[in-house]
Amino acid sequence: MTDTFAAPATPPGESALAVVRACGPLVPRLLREALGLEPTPERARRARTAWYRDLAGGIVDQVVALHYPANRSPLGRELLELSLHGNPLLVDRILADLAARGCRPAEPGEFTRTAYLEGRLDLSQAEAVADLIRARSEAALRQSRQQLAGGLGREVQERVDELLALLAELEAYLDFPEEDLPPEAAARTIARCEHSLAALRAMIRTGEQRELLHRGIRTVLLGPVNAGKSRLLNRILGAERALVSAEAGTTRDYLQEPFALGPYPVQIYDTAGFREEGGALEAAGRERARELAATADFLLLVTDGTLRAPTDWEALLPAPPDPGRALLVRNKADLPAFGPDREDELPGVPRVALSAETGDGFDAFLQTWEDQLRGGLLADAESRVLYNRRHILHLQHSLASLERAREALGDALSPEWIVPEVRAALDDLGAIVGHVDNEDMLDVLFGEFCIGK
Ligand SMILES: Nc1nc2c(ncn2[C@@H]2O[C@H](COP(=O)(O)OP(=O)(O)OP(=O)(O)O)[C@@H](O)[C@H]2O)c(=O)[nH]1
Ligand SMILES: [Mg+2]
Repeated sequence: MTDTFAAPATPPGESALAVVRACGPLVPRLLREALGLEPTPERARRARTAWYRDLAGGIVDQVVALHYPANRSPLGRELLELSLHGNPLLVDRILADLAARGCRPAEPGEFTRTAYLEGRLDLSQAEAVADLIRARSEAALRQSRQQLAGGLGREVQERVDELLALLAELEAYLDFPEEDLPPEAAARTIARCEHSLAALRAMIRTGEQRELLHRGIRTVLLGPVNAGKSRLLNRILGAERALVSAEAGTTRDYLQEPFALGPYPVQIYDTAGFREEGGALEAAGRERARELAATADFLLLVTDGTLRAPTDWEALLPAPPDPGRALLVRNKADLPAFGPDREDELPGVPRVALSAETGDGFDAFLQTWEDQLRGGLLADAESRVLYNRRHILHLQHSLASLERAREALGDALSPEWIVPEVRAALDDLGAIVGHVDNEDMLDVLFGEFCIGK
């Protein structure tokens, strides 16, 4: 990979500036020949204004050029960054000229891949670059920044260090095959193993939270007909999205909309209300609602607080709701018939009273809901490193190997049997941050990037 590749780093279209980058050994020549600039070390990483001239000598644009020599480059190779006027025609002309001078178009993610291959980023940091660009919520941004700063690599390294210490102990025993292990030594090794096992399990548990931050928290509005689910949805979205009517059974097909609850991305679903009677179409809608409820991350259980009879939640829900993943919303608090809270209804589930119609209690409801997510479902998202699916797979393999090692230790098997398991556990940890020589896997990983990143 000694050729030079180039790509625009900014999206197509008219803009104040457009950035074009080129990376590879041709960069010093480009500086001299296209820009009339010397690639001297003193002027490295300093902005210089220059006229870009094409091969025929014609002026293309006045640009700001930044030269990163290989030893001071974020990519570990010669890099040229040009800021030009944000006209797509200019971008095209410069790219065409760069091609004429021997640069090829960059592959998706090739700049970041280069930084990884040159050891400037570990694999988890390279992934964080893609996450950072794609993040659709404050919380997802924060998580990607932390990963880019190397938080994930550091936590994985802690586990690696622990397992290396474990390995060292086991290998020390290998040298004394005749003697029985002193019990306190065996106990210490087991304690070490247990500690790492617990830490790995906690890391694996963060996977769900990461999914929630990046795909959105699937939240389903559920309840009897006419409770005001659709009215509440419209208030949450700040738009008249769903039909609202006094007729029972208004919503049949479910609706899905994204919105941001503070820093959290939510996908909210409005569903068909429940009642005993109703036609086949309504019944089909209710079936969908039940399916959604079964796979939801969070339930907003809406009731009409003016009704005397308690809601038969058992008939509506596939299972009793997890109090950490449900909020009971007692609606229609503006009406005189609005009754007191029934404590026997969904005991343990947090509850709020509001009027979806007037908005009374609505802000407090949003706050309660957000706090509930922060304190429960997403409790780790602020403080911990979160692992993506690829990481979780390796963590699970690593955990399985270490569990076998733990079992073998418990059975007082010879270290000879245990050492390979610990090594396997280490290999999987290594694959999270790098040490991946599988080209196909790298192609998949970086193929998801945009061109120019
Ligand atoms: N007074 C009052 N009326 C409300 C409130 N929320 C909803 N309503 C009314 O209750 C009726 C039903 O509201 P919807 O939002 O359609 O109820 P739903 O739960 O979506 O009903 P289905 O789609 O039939 O299951 C409408 O006439 C609303 O205007 C509220 O807080 N106060
Ligand atoms: Mg409705």
